[in-house]
Amino acid sequence: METLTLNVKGMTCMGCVNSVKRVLAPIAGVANVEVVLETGKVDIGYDASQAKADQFREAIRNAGYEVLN
Ligand SMILES: [Cu+2]
Repeated sequence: METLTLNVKGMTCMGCVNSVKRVLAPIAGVANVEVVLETGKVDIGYDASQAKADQFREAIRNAGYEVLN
């Protein structure tokens, strides 16, 4: 299991938090997602043999948020 922390800009409420969780959860290999609204930090636990970090970035960007790392 790998853990990745992405710094996401543009989340302003719990609806945004839930949107980010909703787009990450269905990606194959993702085991858990934690989002902290105040810091913009998105922690993703995943199986690196099934999912790649760029898939997470793309999903978050497609949902309308900026990924800073
Ligand atoms: Cu929001």
